[in-house]
Amino acid sequence: MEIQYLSKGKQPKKAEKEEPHKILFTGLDTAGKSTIILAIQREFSKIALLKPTRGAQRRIFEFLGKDIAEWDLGGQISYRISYLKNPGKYFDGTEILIYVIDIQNQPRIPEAISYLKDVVGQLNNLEIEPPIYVFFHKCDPALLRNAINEMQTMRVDLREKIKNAANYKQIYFYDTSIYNLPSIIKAMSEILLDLYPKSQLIEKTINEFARKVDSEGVVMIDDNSLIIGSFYKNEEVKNLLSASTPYFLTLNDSFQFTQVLPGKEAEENKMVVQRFGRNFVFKQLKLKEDSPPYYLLMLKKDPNLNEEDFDSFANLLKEILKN
Ligand SMILES: Nc1nc2c(ncn2[C@@H]2O[C@H](COP(=O)(O)OP(=O)(O)OP(=O)(O)O)[C@@H](O)[C@H]2O)c(=O)[nH]1
Ligand SMILES: [Mg+2]
Repeated sequence: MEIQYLSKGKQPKKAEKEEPHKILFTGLDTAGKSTIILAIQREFSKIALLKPTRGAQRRIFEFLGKDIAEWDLGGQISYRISYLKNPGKYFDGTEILIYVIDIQNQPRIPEAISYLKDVVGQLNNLEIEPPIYVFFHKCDPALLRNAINEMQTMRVDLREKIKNAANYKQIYFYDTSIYNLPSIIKAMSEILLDLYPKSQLIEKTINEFARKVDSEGVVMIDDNSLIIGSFYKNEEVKNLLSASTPYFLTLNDSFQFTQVLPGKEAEENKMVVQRFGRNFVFKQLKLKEDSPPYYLLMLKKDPNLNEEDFDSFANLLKEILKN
């Protein structure tokens, strides 16, 4: 079986760049792997049209200046058999493994655990130890609302069962749902940021910027909806901002074809939403000419932003993200 390379997304420039970091999505068919990937790209219109993934689909995207090779392994049984037969081709070089389980499909949970065990066996054979992040996916808000206690117990039990079955050092769990976009973005951002020693420095820079511009909270996001860093004054601000970030990005996407009036470029890349006597200020942040922009979502009393503060923040980030 051939690995399909998607044409979308940038290919790495060879000589000058390090090898892309390989992040692998696997799990049973219909678990929701491809949906998660599309959701991060904000390709919502494609989600309804998704077909089962055939074999391995690969996409390369840039995250904080590094190339990430994202592998989506179609989960149908015939494919799973061929991955396990050719572990070198599919699993080797994996730095992060995301294992997606449809927790609404209880009858197939034993099958999901059994395939996870097979995958772990192959990692052991290859002598690699990437962290495994298990997504309890389709943990939909409606489901949680209706059966919060049952769901809670079920997840705790399942976690124990998987830990015992996999017998693997680094295994972590996330609850995700396509109907709770922030759950997916939070999980993916935390996972990817772990690859970066720079992430603490970025976090610190954002903290200082927030203080300077008198903001209760600042989230910095990249074009893949992933959170690069954040500062929150308290839990309330954290909940407000992390819940609304993906929707600001989507809203921003919908404006991208609007014509910009001459001389208004600086203003046009900013959106302000007033709510609860405070302002959500969403602003584009361009750090490199030929790369996609970053975005900032800030919660402020004053909707205005001092351009000088903003520029010096952007310059600091440019410094940090250099090479
Ligand atoms: N209720 C619910 N349905 C979801 C969620 N995520 C995905 N789905 C649905 O699950 C089905 C399968 O999704 P896919 O993303 O194609 O699953 P996959 O894991 O890529 O499947 P293969 O490509 O065959 O391995 C689709 O009908 C999705 O709409 C979710 O969070 N909640
Ligand atoms: Mg798929």
